[in-house]
Amino acid sequence: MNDKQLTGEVYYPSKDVIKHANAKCEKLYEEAEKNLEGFWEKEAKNLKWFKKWNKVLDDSEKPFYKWFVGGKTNIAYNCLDVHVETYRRNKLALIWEGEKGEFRSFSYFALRREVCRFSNILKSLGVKKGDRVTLYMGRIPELMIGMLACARIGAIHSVVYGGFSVEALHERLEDSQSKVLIVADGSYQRGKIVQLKQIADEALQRAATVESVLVVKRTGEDVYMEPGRDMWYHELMNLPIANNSCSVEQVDAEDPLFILYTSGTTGKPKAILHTHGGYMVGTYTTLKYVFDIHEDDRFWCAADPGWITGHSYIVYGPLLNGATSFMYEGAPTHPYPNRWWQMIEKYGINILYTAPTAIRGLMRYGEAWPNRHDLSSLRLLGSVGEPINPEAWKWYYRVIGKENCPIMDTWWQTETGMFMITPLPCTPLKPGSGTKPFPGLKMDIVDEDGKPVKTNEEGYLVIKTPWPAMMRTIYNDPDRYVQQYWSRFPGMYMTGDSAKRDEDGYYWIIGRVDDVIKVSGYRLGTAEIESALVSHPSIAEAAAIGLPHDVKGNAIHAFVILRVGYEKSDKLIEELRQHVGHEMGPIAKPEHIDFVDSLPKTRSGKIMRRVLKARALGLDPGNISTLEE
Ligand code: 7RM
Repeated sequence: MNDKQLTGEVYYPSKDVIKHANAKCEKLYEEAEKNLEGFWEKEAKNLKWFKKWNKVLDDSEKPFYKWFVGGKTNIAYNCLDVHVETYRRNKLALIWEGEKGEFRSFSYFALRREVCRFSNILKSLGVKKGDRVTLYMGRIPELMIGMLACARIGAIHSVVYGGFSVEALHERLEDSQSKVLIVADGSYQRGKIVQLKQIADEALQRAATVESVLVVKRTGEDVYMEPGRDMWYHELMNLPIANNSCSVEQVDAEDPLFILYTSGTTGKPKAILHTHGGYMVGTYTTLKYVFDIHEDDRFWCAADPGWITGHSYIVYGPLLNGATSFMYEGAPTHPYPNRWWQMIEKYGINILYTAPTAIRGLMRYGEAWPNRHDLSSLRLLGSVGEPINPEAWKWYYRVIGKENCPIMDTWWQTETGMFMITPLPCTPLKPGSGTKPFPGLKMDIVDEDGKPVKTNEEGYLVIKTPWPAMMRTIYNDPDRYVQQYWSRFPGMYMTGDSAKRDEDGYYWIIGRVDDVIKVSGYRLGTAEIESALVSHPSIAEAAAIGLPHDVKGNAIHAFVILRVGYEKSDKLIEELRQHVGHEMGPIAKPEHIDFVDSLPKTRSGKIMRRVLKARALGLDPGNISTLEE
């Protein structure tokens, strides 16, 4: 950035990287600093609007901020039609590889055709603007097609991660009042089949609003089809009604695009709501500058489309930029630990964006696996989901990037929709730090009273300026939106993370300060894990905490109190783990379960997980003046 000597271990980008970059660093920060609205307005103009906005930012009802007010657009139109009208028509929009090695690809033209055909099916089933559609499947192209088809007709998609199970799906179907569920018969994971349709059938018994279930054939296993409710996707797509032309719904910038459930401090997961206009401008711009997307790039975001990372940076961001998005269905180590490296070589991937847990997992197998492959197509690398430990960072940098590829460590959330703290390709890097807020954003680290802390002191990470891809509300629960994010520190958005800032202004994320646990980068709430445990007949009370884990980052540790008449045993532990897996999903299975006689609580009856965690780690529990015992 400038010639100032930076402290600590610093990795400088090469001249080539800087020259290639879309972002002319200092200039971009300066422009955005000088005129925030002007900065975003200029980016918005790169996209297609049916009607221009009258106002870039409306903060008259904050924290219910509005962006590009009065504008009319459609994100799916910008992802597909805009490119089909140009020479990009025959360029690949999506390359997909199945776990078993199958290959499928879609040009922009072909992807739009599939999306149009499916939009017509949805319309014929009575799906209208504003209706909710839930999608539940593995990483397959139909997930992308389904999301874009919803967006095209103005319906609101709600993707439920394919690793979730019965109760998690039920809760999300029920809360969103979805009319249609799009599900796959099953999915492949590490060579095994997950019976998604079967899980969905069980969830549907508990959820009443779903009228139609569209089943995508992936595994070809026999599945139950309920007459009058269940239909095969491929059969519908062969009907004359599934024709290639489907007009685009010209939606308001502030019309909802999707809801995505995420875990919060207490109780049920929250439905985070994003809109067409601001989210489009935010994801387009951040991907363009941070990952330096160019016309001929093949971008691989290895997350799952069921999480925000996949929404923003497998589906929307890459397509808005006219790049080629690569999607891989399966596990990184299947059938061998070189699977990822093999695909990078085979498809000539230019940018790889993944989570620290995946890096740590692959690191364990040693350098020989990646070294067997030509990874020279890689230009940039990325990390997301949790803090990356410097050891994993250096391995990623040296072994995968061959010391030529800067690592973009991007901090952001389901709620923020887009990268918030992130380097640009020209930023000097420090392993483990996401460096600085994206141009134009003002963030800070504050103490209990909302006052900025001193350099290198830990505090609450807050955001002080609005940004276009910010969540608009919690669907059907605006009060909770205000209370959860905007009331702890007036005028500031509370992220729920703690962090430090060093003498160079670089941010270092420490972790969640609330009851959210990040397991392998996946966001889970203690409340959901606990309620899954308590729904087992043997359990009276439960508390879940996250403890450090070498590969997963955090592992779930549960403490349970048995009901009278039940005995502790290893068999019961296994049964409880299976039960949580069945209700919530395999990622939520506790690593350890301890039987206890009581749990530390405050006088008002809240479980003090902090005390449990300190005890488990053999640390001082800190201030326990509110402890009831
Ligand atoms: C994108 C995503 C959000 C939480 C967030 C943090 C943690 C995400 C980083 C990170 C350190 C990072 N959305 N987090 N990225 N911590 N460095 N680069 O993960 O809604 O699922 O989770 O994830 O705690 O608050 S999320």
